[in-house]
Amino acid sequence: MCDSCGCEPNSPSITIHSLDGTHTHVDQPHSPKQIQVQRDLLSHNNSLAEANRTYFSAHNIKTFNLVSSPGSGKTTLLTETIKRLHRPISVIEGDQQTTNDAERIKATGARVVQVNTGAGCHLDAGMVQRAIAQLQPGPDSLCMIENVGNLVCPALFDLGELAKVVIISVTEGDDKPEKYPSIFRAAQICIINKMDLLPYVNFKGETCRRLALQVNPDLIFFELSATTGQGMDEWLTWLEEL
Ligand SMILES: Nc1nc2c(ncn2[C@@H]2O[C@H](COP(=O)(O)OP(=O)(O)OP(=O)(O)O)[C@@H](O)[C@H]2O)c(=O)[nH]1
Ligand SMILES: [Mg+2]
Repeated sequence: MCDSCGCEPNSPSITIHSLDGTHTHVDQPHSPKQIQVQRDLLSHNNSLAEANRTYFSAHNIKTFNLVSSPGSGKTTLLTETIKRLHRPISVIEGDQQTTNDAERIKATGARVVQVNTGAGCHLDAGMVQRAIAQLQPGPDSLCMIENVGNLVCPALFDLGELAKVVIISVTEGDDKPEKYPSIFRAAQICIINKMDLLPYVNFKGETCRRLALQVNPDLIFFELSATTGQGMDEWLTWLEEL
């Protein structure tokens, strides 16, 4: 419920705030047919995600869906994790265009497939299902899915993963959990990356954690720098012990 007037936030409306303390809710021009199509799309996605989950579980493949803004360090975290972790990892790379990230993963020796979504702003469960068929992740392995850099849409799409890992870097500002709560609500793990840059930016880890915990009290945090290796051991130990 909206704090101020009790409106239903899931209704197809947006809120426009004047900075004098007043706000207005405006109906979005969504027809009932559009809303039904969106519901059908998500429900189709959810059944494919369930099939992916069954596959992962049958082969004891622990799968994580890495979500973040563009450039927060997903691929760097993956390459550094692959180099240091004593467990086989395969990767599904999602980007609108290019195979740049898949090339970076391939250079580590890990198995990888790249999914280019074109105009799409997120991976969906069907894309992951086709990627798995090609990747053939081994039994008892880890499978990392790097989603398209976007802090909004990937929150909506279950891919059949064990958990979503939301990554935020200190250069993005500590208010992101408050501004983009859906992705922090959907995630189980939150990695605060680029800690080596903390002395140069106005980012308070405590504020970021507090805001994230308000949205999702069960979040598990790791603070690290994928480039310097600071804090990586805790993350690696956690993965080793899964
Ligand atoms: N200083 C610093 N730079 C980092 C760190 N992690 C990543 N970077 C840099 O941040 C930039 C983006 O890193 P990527 O790993 O490509 O980020 P990404 O999230 O995969 O980006 P997209 O796939 O485009 O969304 C690169 O220049 C990295 O070297 C870190 O811990 N510290
Ligand atoms: Mg990347």
